[in-house]
Amino acid sequence: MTEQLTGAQSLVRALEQAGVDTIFGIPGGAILPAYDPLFDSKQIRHILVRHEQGAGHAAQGYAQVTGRVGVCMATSGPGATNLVTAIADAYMDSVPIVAITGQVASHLIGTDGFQEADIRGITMPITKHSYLVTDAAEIPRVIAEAFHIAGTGRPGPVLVDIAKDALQAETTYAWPSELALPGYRPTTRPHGKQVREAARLIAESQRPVLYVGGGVIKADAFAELKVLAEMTQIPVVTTLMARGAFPDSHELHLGMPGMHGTVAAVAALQRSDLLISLGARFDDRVTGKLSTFAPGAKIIHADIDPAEISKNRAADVPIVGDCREVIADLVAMLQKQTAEDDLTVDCSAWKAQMLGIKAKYPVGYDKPEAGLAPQTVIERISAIAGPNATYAAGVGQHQMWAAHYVDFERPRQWLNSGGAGTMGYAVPAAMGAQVGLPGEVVWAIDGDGCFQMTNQELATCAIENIPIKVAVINNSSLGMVRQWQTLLYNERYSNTDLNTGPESIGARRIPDFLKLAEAYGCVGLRCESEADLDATIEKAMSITDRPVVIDFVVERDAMVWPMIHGGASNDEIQIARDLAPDWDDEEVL
Ligand SMILES: Cc1ncc(C[n+]2csc(CCOP(=O)(O)OP(=O)(O)O)c2C)c(N)n1
Repeated sequence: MTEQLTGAQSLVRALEQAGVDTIFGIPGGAILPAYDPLFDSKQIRHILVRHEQGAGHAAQGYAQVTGRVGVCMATSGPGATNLVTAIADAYMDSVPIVAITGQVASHLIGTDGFQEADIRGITMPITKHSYLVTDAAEIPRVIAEAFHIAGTGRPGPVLVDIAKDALQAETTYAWPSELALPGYRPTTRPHGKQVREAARLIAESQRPVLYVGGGVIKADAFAELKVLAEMTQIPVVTTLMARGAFPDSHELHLGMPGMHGTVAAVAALQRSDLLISLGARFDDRVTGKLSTFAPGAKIIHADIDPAEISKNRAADVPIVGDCREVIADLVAMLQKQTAEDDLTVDCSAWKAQMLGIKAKYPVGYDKPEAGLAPQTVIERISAIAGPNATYAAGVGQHQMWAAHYVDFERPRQWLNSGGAGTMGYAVPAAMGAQVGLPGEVVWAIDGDGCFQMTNQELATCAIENIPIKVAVINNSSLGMVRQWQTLLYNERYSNTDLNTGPESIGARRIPDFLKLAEAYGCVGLRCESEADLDATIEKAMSITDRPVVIDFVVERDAMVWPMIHGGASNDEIQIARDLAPDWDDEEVL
Protein backbone atom coordinates (compact mmCIF):
# COMPACT_ATOMS: atom_id res chain seq x y z
CA MET A 1 0.00 0.00 0.00
CA THR A 2 1.31 3.46 -0.85
CA GLU A 3 0.52 6.72 0.90
CA GLN A 4 1.15 10.42 0.10
CA LEU A 5 3.67 11.99 2.47
CA THR A 6 6.47 14.53 2.41
CA GLY A 7 10.00 13.20 2.19
CA ALA A 8 10.50 14.25 5.82
CA GLN A 9 7.41 12.35 6.95
CA SER A 10 8.58 9.44 4.92
CA LEU A 11 11.96 9.56 6.69
CA VAL A 12 10.39 9.50 10.14
CA ARG A 13 8.00 6.73 9.13
CA ALA A 14 10.89 4.71 7.73
CA LEU A 15 12.96 5.20 10.87
CA GLU A 16 10.01 3.98 12.92
CA GLN A 17 9.65 1.01 10.67
CA ALA A 18 13.36 0.26 11.10
CA GLY A 19 12.63 -0.01 14.83
CA VAL A 20 14.37 3.20 15.92
CA ASP A 21 13.44 4.39 19.40
CA THR A 22 16.20 6.96 20.00
CA ILE A 23 17.98 9.56 17.90
CA PHE A 24 20.75 11.81 19.18
CA GLY A 25 21.05 15.02 17.21
CA ILE A 26 20.89 18.76 16.63
CA PRO A 27 18.62 20.48 14.08
CA GLY A 28 19.59 23.15 11.55
CA GLY A 29 18.39 24.54 8.23
CA ALA A 30 18.90 21.64 5.88
CA ILE A 31 17.57 18.94 8.23
CA LEU A 32 14.81 21.13 9.65
CA PRO A 33 11.99 19.60 7.58
CA ALA A 34 12.71 16.26 9.26
CA TYR A 35 12.47 17.73 12.74
CA ASP A 36 8.86 18.74 12.18
CA PRO A 37 7.34 15.25 11.82
CA LEU A 38 9.88 13.96 14.37
CA PHE A 39 8.16 16.23 16.89
CA ASP A 40 5.02 14.09 16.55
CA SER A 41 6.62 10.65 16.65
CA LYS A 42 5.32 8.53 19.50
CA GLN A 43 7.99 5.92 18.97
CA ILE A 44 11.16 7.95 18.59
CA ARG A 45 12.74 9.91 21.40
CA HIS A 46 14.99 12.60 20.01
CA ILE A 47 17.71 13.64 22.44
CA LEU A 48 19.00 17.12 21.79
CA VAL A 49 22.75 17.04 22.34
CA ARG A 50 25.12 19.99 22.69
CA HIS A 51 27.61 19.02 19.99
CA GLU A 52 27.19 16.65 17.05
CA GLN A 53 30.30 14.69 18.08
CA GLY A 54 28.37 13.90 21.24
CA ALA A 55 25.44 12.66 19.13
CA GLY A 56 27.74 10.32 17.23
CA HIS A 57 29.43 8.86 20.31
CA ALA A 58 26.09 8.56 22.08
CA ALA A 59 24.76 6.57 19.12
CA GLN A 60 27.86 4.36 19.46
CA GLY A 61 27.32 3.87 23.20
CA TYR A 62 23.68 3.02 22.65
CA ALA A 63 24.60 0.56 19.90
CA GLN A 64 27.33 -1.13 21.90
CA VAL A 65 25.23 -1.87 24.97
CA THR A 66 22.04 -2.82 23.14
CA GLY A 67 23.50 -4.66 20.15
CA ARG A 68 21.20 -2.55 17.95
CA VAL A 69 21.98 0.16 15.40
CA GLY A 70 22.51 3.61 16.97
CA VAL A 71 21.23 6.72 15.21
CA CYS A 72 22.51 10.29 15.09
CA MET A 73 21.25 13.25 13.10
CA ALA A 74 22.77 16.56 12.08
CA THR A 75 22.32 19.37 9.65
CA SER A 76 24.48 20.06 6.61
CA GLY A 77 27.94 21.63 6.55
CA PRO A 78 29.34 22.11 10.06
CA GLY A 79 26.66 19.93 11.64
CA ALA A 80 27.70 17.06 9.43
CA THR A 81 31.44 17.68 9.76
CA ASN A 82 31.09 17.70 13.54
CA LEU A 83 29.96 14.08 13.20
CA VAL A 84 33.10 13.06 11.36
CA THR A 85 35.18 12.07 14.39
CA ALA A 86 32.45 9.83 15.74
CA ILE A 87 31.89 8.25 12.33
CA ALA A 88 35.63 7.55 12.06
CA ASP A 89 35.56 6.10 15.54
CA ALA A 90 32.61 3.84 14.71
CA TYR A 91 34.38 2.70 11.56
CA MET A 92 37.58 1.79 13.38
CA ASP A 93 35.72 -0.10 16.11
CA SER A 94 33.05 -1.64 13.87
CA VAL A 95 30.13 -0.03 15.67
CA PRO A 96 26.79 -0.05 13.84
CA ILE A 97 25.43 3.47 13.53
CA VAL A 98 23.34 5.29 10.95
CA ALA A 99 24.19 8.98 10.62
CA ILE A 100 21.49 11.04 8.97
CA THR A 101 22.48 14.46 7.68
CA GLY A 102 20.57 17.19 5.94
CA GLN A 103 22.16 18.43 2.70
CA VAL A 104 21.57 21.71 0.88
CA ALA A 105 18.85 21.60 -1.76
CA SER A 106 19.84 19.57 -4.80
CA HIS A 107 20.09 22.57 -7.13
CA LEU A 108 22.67 24.09 -4.77
CA ILE A 109 24.86 20.99 -4.49
CA GLY A 110 28.26 21.82 -5.95
CA THR A 111 27.76 25.62 -5.84
CA ASP A 112 29.36 26.24 -2.42
CA GLY A 113 25.88 26.86 -1.11
CA PHE A 114 25.42 28.10 2.43
CA GLN A 115 26.37 25.29 4.83
CA GLU A 116 27.28 22.98 2.02
CA ALA A 117 29.88 20.31 2.67
CA ASP A 118 30.36 17.18 0.64
CA ILE A 119 29.90 14.99 3.68
CA ARG A 120 29.57 11.90 1.58
CA GLY A 121 32.93 12.60 -0.01
CA ILE A 122 34.48 13.53 3.33
CA THR A 123 33.32 10.35 5.03
CA MET A 124 33.73 7.98 2.08
CA PRO A 125 36.83 6.27 3.53
CA ILE A 126 35.35 6.04 7.03
CA THR A 127 31.90 4.65 6.32
CA LYS A 128 30.84 1.13 5.51
CA HIS A 129 28.47 2.65 2.98
CA SER A 130 26.94 6.03 2.25
CA TYR A 131 24.03 7.54 0.35
CA LEU A 132 23.17 10.95 -1.05
CA VAL A 133 19.42 11.12 -1.52
CA THR A 134 17.96 13.74 -3.85
CA ASP A 135 14.71 11.94 -4.68
CA ALA A 136 12.13 11.68 -1.90
CA ALA A 137 10.81 8.41 -3.27
CA GLU A 138 14.09 6.70 -2.39
CA ILE A 139 14.01 7.52 1.32
CA PRO A 140 12.33 4.34 2.71
CA ARG A 141 14.48 2.02 0.62
CA VAL A 142 17.67 3.86 1.57
CA ILE A 143 16.79 3.79 5.27
CA ALA A 144 15.98 0.07 5.14
CA GLU A 145 19.27 -0.65 3.39
CA ALA A 146 21.28 1.63 5.68
CA PHE A 147 20.12 -0.20 8.80
CA HIS A 148 20.69 -3.58 7.22
CA ILE A 149 24.20 -2.69 6.09
CA ALA A 150 25.17 -1.03 9.39
CA GLY A 151 24.03 -3.93 11.54
CA THR A 152 24.96 -7.03 9.56
CA GLY A 153 28.26 -8.61 8.58
CA ARG A 154 31.07 -6.58 10.05
CA PRO A 155 29.07 -3.75 11.63
CA GLY A 156 29.94 -0.14 10.87
CA PRO A 157 28.70 3.37 10.22
CA VAL A 158 26.42 4.21 7.30
CA LEU A 159 25.79 7.80 6.23
CA VAL A 160 22.48 8.93 4.77
CA ASP A 161 22.76 12.48 3.42
CA ILE A 162 19.40 13.86 2.26
CA ALA A 163 18.95 17.03 0.21
CA LYS A 164 16.53 19.52 1.73
CA ASP A 165 14.27 19.54 -1.30
CA ALA A 166 13.93 15.76 -1.09
CA LEU A 167 12.72 16.17 2.50
CA GLN A 168 10.20 18.81 1.39
CA ALA A 169 8.90 17.09 -1.72
CA GLU A 170 5.63 15.19 -1.86
CA THR A 171 6.14 11.50 -2.31
CA THR A 172 4.53 8.13 -1.90
CA TYR A 173 5.66 5.93 0.98
CA ALA A 174 6.50 2.32 0.38
CA TRP A 175 8.68 0.25 2.73
CA PRO A 176 10.57 -2.26 0.62
CA SER A 177 9.33 -5.80 1.06
CA GLU A 178 12.81 -7.11 0.35
CA LEU A 179 16.24 -5.62 -0.10
CA ALA A 180 18.03 -5.84 -3.40
CA LEU A 181 21.71 -5.67 -2.48
CA PRO A 182 23.34 -8.14 -4.82
CA GLY A 183 26.84 -6.87 -4.02
CA TYR A 184 26.39 -7.23 -0.28
CA ARG A 185 26.14 -10.76 1.07
CA PRO A 186 28.31 -11.19 4.16
CA THR A 187 29.42 -14.76 4.72
CA THR A 188 28.28 -15.86 8.16
CA ARG A 189 28.50 -19.64 7.79
CA PRO A 190 32.09 -20.81 8.02
CA HIS A 191 33.37 -23.31 5.54
CA GLY A 192 33.37 -26.84 6.98
CA LYS A 193 36.71 -27.72 5.45
CA GLN A 194 38.39 -24.73 7.05
CA VAL A 195 36.88 -25.55 10.43
CA ARG A 196 38.11 -29.14 10.12
CA GLU A 197 41.58 -27.90 9.26
CA ALA A 198 41.52 -25.55 12.23
CA ALA A 199 40.44 -28.32 14.59
CA ARG A 200 43.29 -30.48 13.32
CA LEU A 201 45.83 -27.71 13.98
CA ILE A 202 44.41 -27.18 17.44
CA ALA A 203 44.71 -30.85 18.30
CA GLU A 204 48.31 -30.92 17.05
CA SER A 205 49.43 -27.79 18.85
CA GLN A 206 51.36 -27.74 22.09
CA ARG A 207 51.10 -24.05 22.90
CA PRO A 208 47.79 -22.70 21.59
CA VAL A 209 46.28 -19.36 22.58
CA LEU A 210 42.77 -18.05 21.99
CA TYR A 211 43.40 -14.52 20.76
CA VAL A 212 39.99 -12.90 21.23
CA GLY A 213 38.96 -9.60 19.68
CA GLY A 214 35.93 -7.34 19.67
CA GLY A 215 34.25 -9.44 16.98
CA VAL A 216 33.39 -12.03 19.63
CA ILE A 217 31.32 -9.43 21.48
CA LYS A 218 29.68 -8.21 18.29
CA ALA A 219 28.76 -11.77 17.36
CA ASP A 220 27.34 -12.43 20.86
CA ALA A 221 29.65 -15.43 21.09
CA PHE A 222 30.42 -15.16 24.82
CA ALA A 223 28.80 -18.49 25.76
CA GLU A 224 30.37 -20.35 22.82
CA LEU A 225 33.83 -18.99 23.64
CA LYS A 226 33.53 -20.16 27.23
CA VAL A 227 32.61 -23.67 26.07
CA LEU A 228 35.55 -23.77 23.66
CA ALA A 229 38.06 -22.54 26.24
CA GLU A 230 36.85 -24.85 28.99
CA MET A 231 36.65 -27.86 26.76
CA THR A 232 40.17 -27.40 25.39
CA GLN A 233 41.76 -25.66 28.42
CA ILE A 234 43.47 -23.26 26.03
CA PRO A 235 44.56 -19.97 27.64
CA VAL A 236 42.67 -16.85 26.52
CA VAL A 237 43.77 -13.28 25.89
CA THR A 238 41.21 -10.51 25.31
CA THR A 239 42.16 -7.39 23.38
CA LEU A 240 41.21 -3.88 24.49
CA MET A 241 38.07 -4.17 22.35
CA ALA A 242 37.26 -7.60 23.76
CA ARG A 243 37.45 -6.90 27.48
CA GLY A 244 34.42 -8.70 28.92
CA ALA A 245 34.26 -11.28 26.11
CA PHE A 246 35.67 -13.79 28.60
CA PRO A 247 35.33 -13.35 32.39
CA ASP A 248 38.34 -11.72 34.04
CA SER A 249 37.86 -14.03 37.01
CA HIS A 250 38.32 -17.14 34.85
CA GLU A 251 41.44 -19.18 35.54
CA LEU A 252 42.27 -19.45 31.83
CA HIS A 253 42.18 -15.72 31.26
CA LEU A 254 45.62 -14.18 30.90
CA GLY A 255 44.32 -10.62 30.39
CA MET A 256 44.88 -8.07 27.66
CA PRO A 257 47.74 -8.31 25.16
CA GLY A 258 49.55 -5.42 23.50
CA MET A 259 51.39 -2.22 24.23
CA HIS A 260 50.02 -2.05 27.78
CA GLY A 261 49.11 -5.69 28.05
CA THR A 262 49.81 -8.11 30.86
CA VAL A 263 53.09 -9.99 30.91
CA ALA A 264 51.24 -13.31 30.70
CA ALA A 265 49.13 -12.30 27.68
CA VAL A 266 52.11 -10.88 25.79
CA ALA A 267 54.33 -13.84 26.70
CA ALA A 268 51.66 -16.33 25.64
CA LEU A 269 51.35 -14.77 22.18
CA GLN A 270 55.11 -14.54 21.74
CA ARG A 271 55.73 -18.19 22.72
CA SER A 272 52.67 -19.72 21.16
CA ASP A 273 52.79 -22.29 18.39
CA LEU A 274 49.17 -21.61 17.36
CA LEU A 275 47.13 -18.43 17.61
CA ILE A 276 43.41 -18.97 17.25
CA SER A 277 42.37 -15.47 16.33
CA LEU A 278 38.65 -14.87 16.79
CA GLY A 279 37.28 -11.52 15.62
CA ALA A 280 40.63 -9.81 16.18
CA ARG A 281 42.64 -7.90 13.61
CA PHE A 282 46.34 -8.10 14.52
CA ASP A 283 46.35 -4.38 15.29
CA ASP A 284 49.79 -2.79 15.67
CA ARG A 285 49.02 -2.03 19.32
CA VAL A 286 48.75 -5.81 19.83
CA THR A 287 51.51 -7.08 17.58
CA GLY A 288 54.19 -4.49 18.33
CA LYS A 289 56.92 -4.86 15.70
CA LEU A 290 55.10 -7.14 13.29
CA SER A 291 58.13 -9.07 12.07
CA THR A 292 58.85 -10.23 15.63
CA PHE A 293 55.27 -10.96 16.64
CA ALA A 294 54.49 -14.51 17.76
CA PRO A 295 57.40 -15.84 15.71
CA GLY A 296 56.71 -19.52 16.21
CA ALA A 297 52.95 -19.46 15.79
CA LYS A 298 50.75 -20.82 13.06
CA ILE A 299 47.64 -18.72 12.60
CA ILE A 300 43.98 -19.63 12.48
CA HIS A 301 42.23 -16.38 11.63
CA ALA A 302 38.44 -16.24 11.90
CA ASP A 303 36.72 -13.02 10.93
CA ILE A 304 33.47 -12.01 9.28
CA ASP A 305 35.37 -9.53 7.13
CA PRO A 306 37.52 -11.33 4.56
CA ALA A 307 39.57 -8.14 4.12
CA GLU A 308 40.97 -8.60 7.64
CA ILE A 309 42.35 -12.04 6.97
CA SER A 310 46.07 -12.03 6.22
CA LYS A 311 46.02 -8.20 6.20
CA ASN A 312 48.83 -7.91 8.72
CA ARG A 313 49.88 -11.51 9.33
CA ALA A 314 49.45 -14.36 6.89
CA ALA A 315 46.89 -16.89 8.06
CA ASP A 316 47.56 -20.62 7.80
CA VAL A 317 43.87 -21.38 8.14
CA PRO A 318 41.57 -18.51 7.15
CA ILE A 319 37.95 -18.82 8.23
CA VAL A 320 35.41 -16.29 7.03
CA GLY A 321 32.30 -16.31 9.15
CA ASP A 322 30.36 -15.05 12.10
CA CYS A 323 32.35 -15.73 15.28
CA ARG A 324 29.46 -17.39 17.04
CA GLU A 325 29.00 -19.86 14.23
CA VAL A 326 32.73 -20.37 13.82
CA ILE A 327 33.24 -21.14 17.51
CA ALA A 328 30.18 -23.40 17.72
CA ASP A 329 31.36 -25.33 14.67
CA LEU A 330 34.88 -25.59 16.07
CA VAL A 331 33.53 -27.03 19.31
CA ALA A 332 31.47 -29.58 17.40
CA MET A 333 34.42 -30.47 15.16
CA LEU A 334 36.79 -30.90 18.12
CA GLN A 335 34.26 -33.17 19.83
CA LYS A 336 33.87 -35.24 16.67
CA GLN A 337 37.62 -35.46 16.29
CA THR A 338 37.93 -36.75 19.84
CA ALA A 339 35.18 -39.32 19.40
CA GLU A 340 36.22 -40.59 15.98
CA ASP A 341 39.98 -40.23 15.82
CA ASP A 342 40.87 -40.09 19.49
CA LEU A 343 42.52 -36.73 18.85
CA THR A 344 42.35 -34.56 21.94
CA VAL A 345 43.81 -31.21 22.75
CA ASP A 346 46.38 -31.51 25.49
CA CYS A 347 48.11 -28.32 26.41
CA SER A 348 48.26 -28.83 30.17
CA ALA A 349 52.01 -28.19 30.49
CA TRP A 350 51.65 -24.97 28.50
CA LYS A 351 48.62 -23.89 30.49
CA ALA A 352 50.50 -24.49 33.74
CA GLN A 353 53.43 -22.45 32.50
CA MET A 354 51.21 -19.55 31.46
CA LEU A 355 49.30 -19.62 34.73
CA GLY A 356 52.68 -19.51 36.47
CA ILE A 357 53.61 -16.34 34.58
CA LYS A 358 50.17 -14.88 35.32
CA ALA A 359 50.67 -15.53 39.04
CA LYS A 360 54.20 -14.17 39.01
CA TYR A 361 53.42 -10.99 37.08
CA PRO A 362 49.96 -9.75 37.99
CA VAL A 363 49.21 -6.16 36.94
CA GLY A 364 50.12 -4.02 39.88
CA TYR A 365 51.34 -0.66 40.99
CA ASP A 366 53.09 1.04 43.87
CA LYS A 367 51.05 3.48 45.87
CA PRO A 368 52.57 6.95 46.07
CA GLU A 369 53.92 8.28 49.37
CA ALA A 370 51.43 11.11 49.21
CA GLY A 371 48.23 11.49 47.26
CA LEU A 372 45.74 9.22 45.67
CA ALA A 373 46.77 6.47 43.23
CA PRO A 374 44.60 6.56 40.09
CA GLN A 375 44.64 2.77 39.90
CA THR A 376 43.16 2.53 43.41
CA VAL A 377 40.31 4.83 42.41
CA ILE A 378 39.41 2.56 39.51
CA GLU A 379 39.78 -0.62 41.55
CA ARG A 380 37.43 0.73 44.20
CA ILE A 381 34.84 1.93 41.66
CA SER A 382 34.84 -1.55 40.15
CA ALA A 383 34.55 -3.22 43.56
CA ILE A 384 31.75 -0.96 44.76
CA ALA A 385 29.77 -0.69 41.52
CA GLY A 386 30.06 -4.43 40.91
CA PRO A 387 29.78 -6.57 37.80
CA ASN A 388 26.43 -5.17 36.69
CA ALA A 389 27.85 -1.73 36.03
CA THR A 390 28.81 -0.63 32.53
CA TYR A 391 31.92 1.46 31.87
CA ALA A 392 32.92 3.90 29.13
CA ALA A 393 36.45 5.27 29.09
CA GLY A 394 38.20 8.20 27.48
CA VAL A 395 41.64 7.83 25.93
CA GLY A 396 44.89 7.89 27.81
CA GLN A 397 46.31 6.49 31.01
CA HIS A 398 42.91 6.25 32.70
CA GLN A 399 41.67 4.13 29.78
CA MET A 400 44.49 1.63 30.23
CA TRP A 401 44.04 1.56 33.99
CA ALA A 402 40.31 1.01 33.52
CA ALA A 403 41.05 -1.83 31.08
CA HIS A 404 43.23 -3.48 33.73
CA TYR A 405 41.66 -2.60 37.05
CA VAL A 406 37.94 -2.86 36.35
CA ASP A 407 36.81 -6.48 36.68
CA PHE A 408 35.05 -7.33 33.45
CA GLU A 409 32.81 -10.32 33.72
CA ARG A 410 30.42 -9.92 30.84
CA PRO A 411 30.29 -8.68 27.26
CA ARG A 412 29.05 -5.17 26.42
CA GLN A 413 30.23 -4.02 29.83
CA TRP A 414 33.16 -2.03 28.45
CA LEU A 415 32.98 0.75 25.88
CA ASN A 416 36.03 2.53 24.66
CA SER A 417 37.60 4.08 21.63
CA GLY A 418 40.09 1.37 20.77
CA GLY A 419 40.95 1.86 17.12
CA ALA A 420 40.77 5.62 16.80
CA GLY A 421 41.74 6.59 20.36
CA THR A 422 39.29 9.48 20.41
CA MET A 423 39.62 11.77 23.40
CA GLY A 424 36.12 12.92 24.38
CA TYR A 425 34.48 9.57 23.76
CA ALA A 426 33.60 8.70 27.37
CA VAL A 427 30.89 11.14 28.46
CA PRO A 428 28.70 10.97 25.34
CA ALA A 429 29.25 7.21 24.96
CA ALA A 430 28.18 6.73 28.58
CA MET A 431 25.16 8.93 27.87
CA GLY A 432 24.15 6.74 24.94
CA ALA A 433 24.78 3.60 26.99
CA GLN A 434 22.62 4.90 29.83
CA VAL A 435 19.77 5.60 27.39
CA GLY A 436 20.08 2.01 26.19
CA LEU A 437 20.22 0.72 29.76
CA PRO A 438 17.69 2.72 31.76
CA GLY A 439 17.92 2.05 35.48
CA GLU A 440 21.38 0.47 35.22
CA VAL A 441 24.63 1.90 36.56
CA VAL A 442 26.82 3.49 33.88
CA TRP A 443 30.20 5.00 34.72
CA ALA A 444 32.33 7.17 32.49
CA ILE A 445 35.95 6.87 33.53
CA ASP A 446 37.52 9.93 32.02
CA GLY A 447 40.72 11.94 32.01
CA ASP A 448 40.80 15.63 32.84
CA GLY A 449 41.90 16.28 29.25
CA CYS A 450 39.31 14.08 27.55
CA PHE A 451 36.56 15.36 29.82
CA GLN A 452 37.18 18.89 28.63
CA MET A 453 36.51 17.84 25.05
CA THR A 454 32.88 16.74 25.42
CA ASN A 455 31.69 17.54 28.93
CA GLN A 456 28.98 19.83 27.58
CA GLU A 457 26.89 16.69 27.17
CA LEU A 458 26.42 16.82 30.94
CA ALA A 459 23.77 19.42 30.14
CA THR A 460 22.03 16.91 27.88
CA CYS A 461 22.29 14.26 30.61
CA ALA A 462 20.92 16.55 33.33
CA ILE A 463 18.01 17.84 31.24
CA GLU A 464 17.12 14.53 29.64
CA ASN A 465 17.29 12.56 32.89
CA ILE A 466 20.27 10.44 31.97
CA PRO A 467 21.96 9.87 35.34
CA ILE A 468 25.46 8.77 34.34
CA LYS A 469 28.34 8.82 36.81
CA VAL A 470 31.59 10.41 35.69
CA ALA A 471 34.88 9.67 37.41
CA VAL A 472 37.39 12.28 36.30
CA ILE A 473 40.82 10.82 36.97
CA ASN A 474 42.35 14.25 37.41
CA ASN A 475 46.13 14.26 37.18
CA SER A 476 46.06 17.84 35.96
CA SER A 477 47.79 16.85 32.75
CA LEU A 478 47.54 15.07 29.44
CA GLY A 479 48.83 12.09 31.35
CA MET A 480 49.55 9.57 28.61
CA VAL A 481 51.46 12.15 26.58
CA ARG A 482 53.28 13.21 29.75
CA GLN A 483 54.22 9.56 30.36
CA TRP A 484 55.87 9.44 26.93
CA GLN A 485 57.62 12.73 27.68
CA THR A 486 58.90 11.22 30.91
CA LEU A 487 60.18 8.10 29.22
CA LEU A 488 61.26 9.38 25.80
CA TYR A 489 61.74 13.13 26.01
CA ASN A 490 63.87 13.52 29.09
CA GLU A 491 61.03 14.76 31.29
CA ARG A 492 60.56 17.86 29.14
CA TYR A 493 56.86 18.46 29.67
CA SER A 494 56.02 20.47 26.60
CA ASN A 495 52.34 21.49 26.59
CA THR A 496 50.91 18.74 28.73
CA ASP A 497 50.06 20.66 31.90
CA LEU A 498 46.30 21.27 32.15
CA ASN A 499 46.10 23.22 35.43
CA THR A 500 43.03 21.40 36.62
CA GLY A 501 44.55 20.36 39.94
CA PRO A 502 45.25 22.01 43.26
CA GLU A 503 48.80 22.95 42.24
CA SER A 504 47.73 24.79 39.11
CA ILE A 505 48.68 28.38 38.30
CA GLY A 506 47.74 30.66 41.18
CA ALA A 507 46.30 27.58 42.90
CA ARG A 508 43.23 27.99 40.70
CA ARG A 509 41.72 24.85 39.26
CA ILE A 510 40.75 25.75 35.73
CA PRO A 511 38.12 24.62 35.35
CA ASP A 512 36.99 23.63 38.80
CA PHE A 513 35.26 20.36 37.92
CA LEU A 514 33.07 20.49 40.99
CA LYS A 515 31.67 23.88 40.03
CA LEU A 516 31.44 22.87 36.41
CA ALA A 517 29.36 19.83 37.36
CA GLU A 518 27.04 21.97 39.41
CA ALA A 519 26.73 24.55 36.65
CA TYR A 520 25.51 21.74 34.43
CA GLY A 521 22.85 20.62 36.90
CA CYS A 522 24.82 17.60 38.08
CA VAL A 523 26.04 16.67 41.54
CA GLY A 524 29.72 17.50 41.90
CA LEU A 525 31.95 15.64 44.36
CA ARG A 526 35.67 15.76 44.98
CA CYS A 527 37.98 13.18 46.49
CA GLU A 528 41.64 13.82 47.22
CA SER A 529 42.60 11.04 49.60
CA GLU A 530 42.21 7.31 49.90
CA ALA A 531 40.56 7.77 53.29
CA ASP A 532 37.54 9.35 51.56
CA LEU A 533 37.52 7.13 48.52
CA ASP A 534 34.91 4.50 49.33
CA ALA A 535 32.54 6.98 50.94
CA THR A 536 32.71 9.23 47.88
CA ILE A 537 32.03 6.37 45.47
CA GLU A 538 29.18 5.11 47.65
CA LYS A 539 27.68 8.59 47.71
CA ALA A 540 27.81 8.70 43.91
CA MET A 541 26.20 5.26 43.75
CA SER A 542 23.36 6.48 45.98
CA ILE A 543 22.46 9.34 43.62
CA THR A 544 20.20 8.03 40.89
CA ASP A 545 18.13 11.05 39.87
CA ARG A 546 20.92 13.16 38.38
CA PRO A 547 24.31 12.79 36.77
CA VAL A 548 27.23 12.83 39.20
CA VAL A 549 30.73 14.03 38.47
CA ILE A 550 33.56 13.13 40.83
CA ASP A 551 36.81 15.01 40.61
CA PHE A 552 39.33 12.39 41.77
CA VAL A 553 42.47 14.42 42.31
CA VAL A 554 45.22 11.86 41.77
CA GLU A 555 48.96 11.76 41.94
CA ARG A 556 50.30 12.91 38.58
CA ASP A 557 53.44 10.81 38.20
CA ALA A 558 51.70 7.45 38.06
CA MET A 559 52.50 5.56 34.87
CA VAL A 560 50.83 2.78 32.95
CA TRP A 561 52.72 -0.51 33.18
CA PRO A 562 53.47 -2.91 31.63
CA MET A 563 54.59 -1.08 28.48
CA ILE A 564 56.11 -1.96 25.15
CA HIS A 565 57.46 1.11 23.40
CA GLY A 566 55.90 2.05 20.08
CA GLY A 567 57.47 0.06 17.24
CA ALA A 568 59.41 -2.22 19.61
CA SER A 569 59.10 -5.97 19.72
CA ASN A 570 56.73 -7.51 22.23
CA ASP A 571 59.77 -9.29 23.64
CA GLU A 572 60.89 -5.94 25.02
CA ILE A 573 58.01 -5.62 27.45
CA GLN A 574 58.81 -3.67 30.61
CA ILE A 575 56.98 -4.05 33.88
CA ALA A 576 58.35 -0.81 35.27
CA ARG A 577 60.81 1.78 34.10
CA ASP A 578 63.86 -0.08 32.73
CA LEU A 579 62.66 -3.30 34.32
CA ALA A 580 61.94 -6.36 32.21
CA PRO A 581 60.41 -9.61 33.46
CA ASP A 582 63.00 -12.13 34.58
CA TRP A 583 62.68 -14.81 31.93
CA ASP A 584 65.84 -16.65 32.91
CA ASP A 585 64.14 -18.83 35.44
CA GLU A 586 61.33 -19.68 33.02
CA GLU A 587 61.55 -22.99 31.35
CA VAL A 588 60.65 -22.37 27.71
CA LEU A 589 58.49 -25.16 26.40
C1 LIG B 1 41.15 13.98 19.95
C2 LIG B 1 42.51 13.57 20.39
N1 LIG B 1 43.49 14.50 20.49
C3 LIG B 1 44.72 14.14 20.93
C4 LIG B 1 44.99 12.85 21.28
C5 LIG B 1 46.38 12.45 21.76
N2 LIG B 1 46.31 11.99 23.17
C6 LIG B 1 46.23 10.69 23.51
S1 LIG B 1 46.10 10.44 25.15
C7 LIG B 1 46.18 12.09 25.45
C8 LIG B 1 46.13 12.61 26.86
C9 LIG B 1 44.82 12.37 27.51
O1 LIG B 1 44.81 13.11 28.70
P1 LIG B 1 43.72 12.89 29.81
O2 LIG B 1 42.36 12.91 29.23
O3 LIG B 1 43.95 13.85 30.91
O4 LIG B 1 43.98 11.39 30.26
P2 LIG B 1 45.21 10.73 31.06
O5 LIG B 1 46.15 10.19 30.05
O6 LIG B 1 45.83 11.81 31.90
O7 LIG B 1 44.59 9.65 31.87
C10 LIG B 1 46.31 12.81 24.26
C11 LIG B 1 46.44 14.29 24.17
C12 LIG B 1 43.92 11.92 21.14
N3 LIG B 1 44.08 10.63 21.43
N4 LIG B 1 42.71 12.32 20.74
